Amino acid sequence: MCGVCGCGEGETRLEPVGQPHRHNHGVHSHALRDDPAERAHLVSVEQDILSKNDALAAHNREHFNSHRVLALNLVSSPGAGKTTLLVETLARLVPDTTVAVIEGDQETSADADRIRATGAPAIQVNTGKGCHLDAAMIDQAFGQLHFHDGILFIENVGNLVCPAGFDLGEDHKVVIASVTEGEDKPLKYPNMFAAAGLMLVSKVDLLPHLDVDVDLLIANARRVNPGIAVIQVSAKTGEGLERWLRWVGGAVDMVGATA
Ligand SMILES: Nc1nc2c(ncn2[C@@H]2O[C@H](COP(=O)(O)OP(=O)(O)O)[C@@H](O)[C@H]2O)c(=O)[nH]1
Ligand SMILES: [Mg+2]
Repeated sequence: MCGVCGCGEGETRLEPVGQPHRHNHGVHSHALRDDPAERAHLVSVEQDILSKNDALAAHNREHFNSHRVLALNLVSSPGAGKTTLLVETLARLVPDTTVAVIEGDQETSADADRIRATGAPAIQVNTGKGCHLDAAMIDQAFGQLHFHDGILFIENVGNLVCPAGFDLGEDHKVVIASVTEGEDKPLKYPNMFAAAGLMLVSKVDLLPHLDVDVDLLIANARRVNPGIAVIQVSAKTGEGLERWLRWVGGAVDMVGATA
């Protein structure tokens, strides 16, 4: 949990499509958190929140297993290409494969609208002030989906920090690192890359226009997570999408989902 931005303190809501809310984001009291007693209190609140989340994540995991669902938690910084990749992925899966999507953003239902246009069912979760999805939100959204025997894609809030600490009960975290973000993100945000089973290096169609060293990006990811699988993709040209779909198919077989 992020103890600086105060995520988790705001309310969460499942946003009915077409009715985005607006919030006044209050000024955070950073000065208070320089006080040792206040900091100790925050640490204990964080531990409490994380252990409650872990318990609910275990419940979600049992739920997914008993419903024969593969759950993939897509995480990245904002704009890395999660929704575009999902749209292209669903275009290749629907209607032959049973899929559903939970979309997480602080505001708007724009991404869920993009997903529904593919024919896949989607629920938008707006986290308000929160900068990550948590297991309780997924429990609630999954209950509304009435979903079984398929693949559940969860698009987390764009943030390379907090979503790493919040288990949702997913089978795998898939981190998406776009080539425009540079080579150093795995070293600067190691928890996220350590937690992921797969890194999708996205927007590789842009490589001819950039100075980025993709081999170094991959080496950096393997420095923090030697076992991480890596696939280079472009949602624009379709490069790598077959390999990504094969990886998803392998994950379906591993959990015995019947998508
Ligand atoms: N060139 C290129 N642009 C992409 C690709 N994937 C996404 N984008 C663009 O990147 C921007 C952010 O994409 P989006 O899917 O909304 O990112 P998200 O915030 O991670 O969901 C949009 O302008 C997309 O058109 C890609 O493979 N190649
Ligand atoms: Mg998105």
